Amino acid sequence: TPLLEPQSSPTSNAVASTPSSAPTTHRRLLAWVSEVVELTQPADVRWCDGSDAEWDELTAELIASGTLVQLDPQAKPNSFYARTDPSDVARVEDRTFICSVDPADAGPTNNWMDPTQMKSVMTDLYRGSMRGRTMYVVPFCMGPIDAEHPMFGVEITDSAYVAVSMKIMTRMGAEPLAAMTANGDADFVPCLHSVGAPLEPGQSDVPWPCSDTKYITHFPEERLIWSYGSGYGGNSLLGKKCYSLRIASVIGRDEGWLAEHMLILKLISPAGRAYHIAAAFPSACGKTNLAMIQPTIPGWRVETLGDDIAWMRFGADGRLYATNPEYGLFGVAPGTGWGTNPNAMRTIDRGNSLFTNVALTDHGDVWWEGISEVTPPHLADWRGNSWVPGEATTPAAHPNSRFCTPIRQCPILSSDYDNPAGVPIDAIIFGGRRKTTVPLVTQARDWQHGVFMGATLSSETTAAATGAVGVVRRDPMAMLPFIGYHAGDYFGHWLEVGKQHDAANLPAVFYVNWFRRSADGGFLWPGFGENSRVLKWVIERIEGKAAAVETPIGYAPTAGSLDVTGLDITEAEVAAALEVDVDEWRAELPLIEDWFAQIGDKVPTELLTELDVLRGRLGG
Ligand code: SAT
Ligand code: MN
Repeated sequence: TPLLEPQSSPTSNAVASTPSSAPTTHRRLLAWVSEVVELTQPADVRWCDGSDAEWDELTAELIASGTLVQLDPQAKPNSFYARTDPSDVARVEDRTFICSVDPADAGPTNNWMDPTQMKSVMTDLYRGSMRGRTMYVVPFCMGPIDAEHPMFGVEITDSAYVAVSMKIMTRMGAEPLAAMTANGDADFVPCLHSVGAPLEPGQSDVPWPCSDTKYITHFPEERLIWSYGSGYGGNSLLGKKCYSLRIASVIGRDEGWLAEHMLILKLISPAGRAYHIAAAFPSACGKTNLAMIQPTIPGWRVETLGDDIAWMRFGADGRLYATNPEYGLFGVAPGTGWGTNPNAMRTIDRGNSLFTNVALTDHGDVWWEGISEVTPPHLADWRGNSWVPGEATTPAAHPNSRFCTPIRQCPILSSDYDNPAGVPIDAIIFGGRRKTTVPLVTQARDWQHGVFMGATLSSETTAAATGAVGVVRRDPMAMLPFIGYHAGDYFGHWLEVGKQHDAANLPAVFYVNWFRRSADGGFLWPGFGENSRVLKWVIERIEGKAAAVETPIGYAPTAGSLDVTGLDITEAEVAAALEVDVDEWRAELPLIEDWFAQIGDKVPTELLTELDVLRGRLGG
């Protein structure tokens, strides 16, 4: 194979190595790397150590190949900009597969193919797919390396963009690699990724190599991930959705814990009491904004622990503890600005970040819709075209453009961020994006009702995945694209962990909607920092201080128990935001019935009972 030839890559002084000179003795890892080298035939192999020197080299190579542009260091130190191929801008849910041995284990919400058949299809695709490229071996750990059971992974990729992104998003490089052999060879999740664009001798590269053929594939029994054809974050940074949600949800099912699409925040009351909240919202519905919220109400303070993924395990005291497996933020850029999320702005202004598919100013800084009140007179848009405000007919930044930045740069990061034991969760919030029906906030009567709320969560689709935007769909626990097994079994797992623990120790469950509109189309609630008022109500419910009325869908704030002091809003507007409209909810019933019918026999009877109770309370 080409690998056995002396290395002569002129563009890289990388330590090109055959597996035999690899910086590890881990036998399963070495065997797997050899196997992938033989199959994909890269020109070069590089074991990533995660060092700053490596970052400098790889970003320099990515500049030379036209993938990255360095931003003005005055504005964004050590930061870079990438434009993807216009076809490779979001997660591809229709190309995402759960290849369980038994199709019944993937369930009706996932695409499935027989694992043997999928392996044969993808092995053909991988054959020679790294020709002419460097293969990066990227060891990483999701969550703290000093956890009792550190969650290792190794991504093999032919994309340097992926390798540098993994340095931001995970604990990556020499340290996790060393830890993987510290107590005998540790288990790890093998994550194989190829952009699927081999280079023949003499063929020049394109700035964003990818393939029209895409597969994002999970083999849950083997804890194995194969991704092909896309360089976009959610499809290619395999520690994130693929490992920490799809594979981890299966591990959690087997081991009695939860891997969820949730932010984690710490809320400190004026009395100095600290609470922790985990909140699930679908992609591009404001998790990053809520995670870094700057409360508008006096005396309340928030610290951030995570903006996308929570792993939650029960402690010896019976409480549910959450950790964030990630090391960085991969946030939606448009709508992020000094007015809406100043802490995210401070985080990216510290530099060391990658920006993808945003717009570029003439001064070498990034720009996107919502970043500032003023639009520069001229930009290069995400496609690289000249863009002039007033003349342009499309947004300058792609609606799913992203910033990728180290979470340690967040000025309000909680000191518990690195704590392998996690933080005790007091409340779980489910939220979606609905113009109608779902009120600003309600509280579940108990855990089972909370699971029903989560299981029937609905939201309008966003640009985070390819496909139509604005279509209402059920998105259970905001996990529809990320549950690695049968959705009915997943609901059963949520119910089961509740049954196994003392109800008094379980988090209280809430359902929110920041996106409800009035008849004239405007938002009924100002959102952003003002959402702290809803968080205050949540905490005061837990403390037994806030009043509530029981409605057919749960407990709702009484007029007066939601603190709107100093907010420019009428009583009628608050009432409209909070209203439980029985007619709208009656119209929702058949949608929930359809949804459960889609899930089929595996819908737990407890949830069918909850549906009956709801129907009864609505008088329908
Ligand atoms: O694109 S990602 O999957 O990484 C982010 C998201 O869609 O939630
Ligand atoms: Mn997400």
